[in-house]
Amino acid sequence: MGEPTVGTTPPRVMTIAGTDSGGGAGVAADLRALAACGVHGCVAVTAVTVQNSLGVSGFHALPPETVAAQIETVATDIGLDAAKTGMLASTPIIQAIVGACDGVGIGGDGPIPFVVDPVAASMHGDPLLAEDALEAYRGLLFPRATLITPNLDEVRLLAGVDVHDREAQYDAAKVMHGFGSKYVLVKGGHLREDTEWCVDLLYDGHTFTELSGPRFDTGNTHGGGDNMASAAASGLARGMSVPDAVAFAKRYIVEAVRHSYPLGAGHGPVSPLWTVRPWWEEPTP
Ligand code: PXL
Repeated sequence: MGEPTVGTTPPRVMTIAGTDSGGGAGVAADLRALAACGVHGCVAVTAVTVQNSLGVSGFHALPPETVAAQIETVATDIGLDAAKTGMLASTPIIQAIVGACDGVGIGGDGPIPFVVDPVAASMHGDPLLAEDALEAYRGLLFPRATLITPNLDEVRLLAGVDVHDREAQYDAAKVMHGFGSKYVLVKGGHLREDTEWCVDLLYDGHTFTELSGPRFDTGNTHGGGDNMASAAASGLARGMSVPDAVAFAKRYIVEAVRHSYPLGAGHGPVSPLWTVRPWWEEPTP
């Protein structure tokens, strides 16, 4: 007989997202962020992208029924305490996700909190979503989301609002909340008027909360949005309220950006594993 093991089951979170061959964004980022935030990460892959630090040169979307089946098979055995979405690629995939989520209680009236990060393009501007799928986000996904986490490019695409200052960020939050999610977090990373701070704005239809963190002078922010949404989903899975989970995610992402690193000739990634202690540098017990 070997020694007994010591593990207990951590909270379980599913990422429904695409892969990034460069390892900085998508599923690779999400799983690291989920691990770093103390939860067990499960995966429903939506698409396989071909990319490096210079951009996305193509992607192959999975059959919608394969995406739905991954969600159903995990939820009915392993169980889920939260789910989040990243790259969803197409309207048929979104429709399949909505069907699966309804069946297993993710979002809407179900018990499992649902974070929707409306990924539309890479930071190079390469499309990760069919144009007609913007309507599926507005009409199908946002109304059943606990929290949506658009950046300002996604706000422009989804709400037709160009945000150049704080006042417009508040207006954008109202428009985005109007699509039916419980909370919206309009991220301020792309707001040029803020040079020292990065201010994200949380809105629940009644109350606005500004979350402010330092701005870092780095082009290495690949995967930042994915990491933040994963951290927020982890907080929800651990039983936090949405405002507490978003504050937890902000604290996490500030450090991930502070520890971002160069990779390849283009944009490097944020570092989801800034929390990991270099145990390999410690003496063997
Ligand atoms: O960071 C957004 C994102 C999400 N998912 C995948 C990506 C990207 C950005 O490039 O490639 C697969």
